[in-house]
Amino acid sequence: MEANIHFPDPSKVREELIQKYPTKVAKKRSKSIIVNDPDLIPEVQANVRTVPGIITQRGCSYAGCKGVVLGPTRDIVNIVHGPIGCSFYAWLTRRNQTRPETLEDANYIPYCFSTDMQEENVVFGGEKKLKVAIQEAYDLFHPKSIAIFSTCPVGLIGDDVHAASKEMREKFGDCNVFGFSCEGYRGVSQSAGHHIANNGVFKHMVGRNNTPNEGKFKINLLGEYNIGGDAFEIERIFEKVGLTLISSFSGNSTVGQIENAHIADLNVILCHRSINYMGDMMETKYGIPWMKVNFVGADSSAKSLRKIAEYFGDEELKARVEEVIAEEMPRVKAIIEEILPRTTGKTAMLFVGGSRAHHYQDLFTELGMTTVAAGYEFAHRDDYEGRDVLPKIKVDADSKNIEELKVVPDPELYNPRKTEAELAELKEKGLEINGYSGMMKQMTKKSLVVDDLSHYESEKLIEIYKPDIFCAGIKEKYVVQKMGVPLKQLHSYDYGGPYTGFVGATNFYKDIDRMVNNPVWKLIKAPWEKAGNGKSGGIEASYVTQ
Ligand code: CFM
Repeated sequence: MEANIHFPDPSKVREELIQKYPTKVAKKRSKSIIVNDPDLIPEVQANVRTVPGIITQRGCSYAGCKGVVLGPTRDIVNIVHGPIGCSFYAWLTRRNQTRPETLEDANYIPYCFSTDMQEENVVFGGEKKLKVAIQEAYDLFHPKSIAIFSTCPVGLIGDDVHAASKEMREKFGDCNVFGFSCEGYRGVSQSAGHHIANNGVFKHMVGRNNTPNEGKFKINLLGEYNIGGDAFEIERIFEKVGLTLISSFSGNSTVGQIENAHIADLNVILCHRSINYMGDMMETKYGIPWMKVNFVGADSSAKSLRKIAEYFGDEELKARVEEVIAEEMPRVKAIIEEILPRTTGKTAMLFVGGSRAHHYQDLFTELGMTTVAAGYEFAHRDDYEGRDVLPKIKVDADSKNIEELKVVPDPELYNPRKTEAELAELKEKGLEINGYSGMMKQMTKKSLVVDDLSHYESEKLIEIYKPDIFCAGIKEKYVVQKMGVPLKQLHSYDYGGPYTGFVGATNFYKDIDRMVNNPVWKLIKAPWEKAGNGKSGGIEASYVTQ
């Protein structure tokens, strides 16, 4: 599909983006800046180290492990072993919400636990201090579980968080203490931390609780972290449809639910990047297939529900899904029809994380808008090109750094939920099991795909394309807005959300309508756009001209 809007020549844009770089850097960056062709799916360089000196959007491995995957589980005490600075972002900045069932239920999300390492601990070792911290957390809260997260100095000085955790676990007897070697430098981005977190959760949590559940259609929701209440809306829909949510990884979740996850009959994956390892490992060990879904977008939500119903193959469930869609859609349609004339034909750019740059394109499509350029901060080639590319991905030294768990079928709990013949039949019906076709297949021809976008490149893209909206995070927000382009934060959602499901879609339509049609952006002139000192254009610092 070719978009119905005018694109600048994307090959020229690509040249312009790398023009200023030294030759070696230009060569490297050019492999990550790709003109899309959904039919051919060109190769994108991804998940490689950022060139030092380039201002990247990326975070670190500790952020991916502690903040992203484990952070949203409410009744686990997450202790950051490191200097206090690493804990700044450990305290609610991601807007992951949670809803304990009663006021008495444990909820440690509002707390921030750190060992507050000092120079003395870096020189003489921090294990002693860590054990004191674990003991203190245990005495104060008596939690079901305590997890330890290693920051950079911990790996550098060689503190053994696993040994300390084991010692304390055995000492307590009624508290599952385990550690993560997720030092910030472990990989090229937070993506390494996701993998480390998946391994730890799989090893230390999943499979510990065998409580049966009578639900007819038991599923786990993987890769949904309840930012701005997203998981609440999905839970509402699941309940309405009659699906039993056993566990969520990890928005609005509890330790007990995750420990019980292996009893589900299907894993649905929203954010492929952060949790696909878990889907694969649970399939091998317990025989639970996984399926990629997307609850961002009203049409995508309807499609995902239909896919789930098809998987279970139950006529009653299928009928109920249709009823729910028929109930939910009129409200969505009424709102989008009113907004559509104001948003149609506008353009968006999305540079976010490892999955939202893809998922949110569905909402923009529903708004009649075109995504002219998009990219992930830290995703891998399979998130761009689809999982078919997996065998071709070169495993480099940085990836080898992360443990690949050797998973085998569980002698007692392995139970393939579908036979080979049933899986083949589902595939026949167009249902992709254990598959993901990535972002590029869905993007228009000649749109631009940029991995690990640099700050410089983002400014250039805005200058060239003048998009109606730019989607990224807080680090980009005010620079972009000073250029006269509204920025929607797709990490924290600014103050908005939920954006998933049917209610979420309408929230998003309204928020984007307000942003792209606000006349204030047209009134902004960046300082360098104003005439001054006999010249117009060009950046002029005021202390030079005055
Ligand atoms: Fe998955 Fe996420 Fe994302 Fe992500 Fe993230 Fe996030 Fe994200 Mo920020 S898990 S990859 S590491 S969807 S915190 S909830 S918004 S970068 S696109």
